[in-house]
Amino acid sequence: LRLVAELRDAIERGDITLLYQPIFSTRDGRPVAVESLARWTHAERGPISPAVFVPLAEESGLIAGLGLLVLDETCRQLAEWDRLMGDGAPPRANVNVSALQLDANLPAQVAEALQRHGLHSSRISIEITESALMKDPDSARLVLFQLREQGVELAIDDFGTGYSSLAYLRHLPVNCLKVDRSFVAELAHGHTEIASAVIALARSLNLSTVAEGVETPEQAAELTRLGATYLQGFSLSQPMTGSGTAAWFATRG
Ligand code: G
Ligand code: G
Ligand code: MN
Ligand code: NA
Repeated sequence: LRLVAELRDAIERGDITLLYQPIFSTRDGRPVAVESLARWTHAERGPISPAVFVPLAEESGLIAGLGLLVLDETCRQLAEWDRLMGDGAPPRANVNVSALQLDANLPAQVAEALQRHGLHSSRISIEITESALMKDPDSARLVLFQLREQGVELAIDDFGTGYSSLAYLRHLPVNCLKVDRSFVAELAHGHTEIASAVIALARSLNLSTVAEGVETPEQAAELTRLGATYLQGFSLSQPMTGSGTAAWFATRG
């Protein structure tokens, strides 16, 4: 419970920082976006994973504040990159959204963050996990349609690990499926079935794919062969700070 109080303080003080991990086109190898990833460094315990503090925030009523902070800071950073780098700035940022943020307020919150920082809506992509969508499919669907209407792109995160029906998926206005990293890891053991099926499914629905957790050049080559649109993972680039990302794009973008 002390950790909850400390997390509340960290959110209020803006002590949650963001790292950015590039996402690459398989067509020409160029970085097309970054995913924004929340980080919390606790004074005594050191770094605490978002796999720990995001669920903690969800359980303790802090997720709304954390979500707003992540959204606002990502937009602020995009605007700063634009000022510093012009055309060389990261084209887009993907923002992870918790199941509990997926309510009627989200479209307005996204619109306000974009407007506050003078950004076009095409600069943001919202990542929603498959399981978040299935909590309340009807209301999720409504929120997604509003976001799409505003021009915000939508990606389904960790795709293949949840239980969304394909019939339901077909009627969602999403742009992209993120192939869960467990299916990318399997490639090393000769199992291409799931990654291959998800990529083929996405193509038949006219959706792009990001293969996540690409840790070796062999995986990158195989995923490219299978027709993935984009790649993300440690073998291509680690998540970097905002200024690190600017320096990296200045040489690589
Ligand atoms: O970056 P890392 O692999 O440690 O992230 C662990 C988990 O935390 C992943 O599932 C990731 O999607 C999630 N995560 C990271 N940043 C955010 C965030 O800003 N908001 C939400 N809701 N989840 C995040
Ligand atoms: O669930 P989500 O896809 O949002 O999780 C993103 C998390 O995946 C980030 O926290 C990031 O640190 C982590 N990540 C990024 N690249 C790799 C990778 O190549 N391997 C593994 N194991 N994790 C990765
Ligand atoms: Mn994600
Ligand atoms: Na994922």
